[in-house]
Amino acid sequence: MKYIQVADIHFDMPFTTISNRANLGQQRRIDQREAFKKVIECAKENKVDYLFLCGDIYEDKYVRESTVIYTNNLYKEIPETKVIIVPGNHDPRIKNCYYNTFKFADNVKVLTNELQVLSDQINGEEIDIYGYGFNDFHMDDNRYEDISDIDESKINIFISHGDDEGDEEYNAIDLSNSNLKKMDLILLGHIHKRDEYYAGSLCSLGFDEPGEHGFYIGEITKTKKTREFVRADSKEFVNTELDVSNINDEDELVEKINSYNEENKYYEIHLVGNRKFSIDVDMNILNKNIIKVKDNTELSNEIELKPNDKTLTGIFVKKLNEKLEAGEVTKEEYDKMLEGLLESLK
Ligand SMILES: [Mn+2]
Repeated sequence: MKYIQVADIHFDMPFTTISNRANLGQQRRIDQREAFKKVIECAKENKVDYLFLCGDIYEDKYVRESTVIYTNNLYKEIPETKVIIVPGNHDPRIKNCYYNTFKFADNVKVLTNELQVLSDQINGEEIDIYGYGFNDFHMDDNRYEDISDIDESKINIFISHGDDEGDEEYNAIDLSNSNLKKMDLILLGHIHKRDEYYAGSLCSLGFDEPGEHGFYIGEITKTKKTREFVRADSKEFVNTELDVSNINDEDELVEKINSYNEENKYYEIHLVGNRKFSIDVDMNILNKNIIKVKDNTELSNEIELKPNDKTLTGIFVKKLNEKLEAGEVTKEEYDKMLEGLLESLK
């Protein structure tokens, strides 16, 4: 049996962090659609039997009907593939949601919060698929405990959306549970980083989800399983550090920041080290791939070494050091004054 596992697309989420920058929120929503198109193309090319959508496919609060129609038109392109949707905590099967009001293509089945068993036979092998999803934004049902009479001669698959680290509000999945131990395959959504059970988010939702994102395509028989990661997100979020210690002014800093310009990458740049100038970078002169610049630098101590100088600067620094020690100025005020001095000396 061939399958694809996709999870956590969060269609139509606002992408607030990056939406303020050159309308990138809209770009990311288009990226989500393109990534999903790759899923459908892959299902088509490989004639997969099942497309498992393991929850948080649509972002309940923001998803537009037009997006539901867009995805449904894609489901129609793979009529031979059974599309099984697990509602997650961001797209629970609540009253009046699209899962209840929209007429999906005939090959689409949306699970409820009741444990369901879908039995099938593919290439002469019997398959039982056990699954359930969310019917509310929080859920602690742990329905896998209700599974009974598992026929271990069949291929047994468990699909759901939940937390394998024990968060009871999000359908805690205890992988050491005896029912789950009998499963040949467990496919989950909820955790956005991919591992043995989770496909991770199809498209990265931001800088806390760095690296490549996509989905799994796999094949399972009773004796063998294989699977492969397929990258679907054309963009990548990168966190990187830039040490400013050897940079002498802001123009040079801007030049360095703008050298992070690889196509299809978004950057969050953490400035570190000792600064020799005050940093106040105008985002307008940075290239659009630079989404955030975080200043974690400390003021260069070069100037602090001069309090023994008999120069005016030395006297100023000495006085300032005394004020800091006496608690008359805060470290922040101290840094500001030193910085002011530094600027005026240029
Ligand atoms: Mn999610």
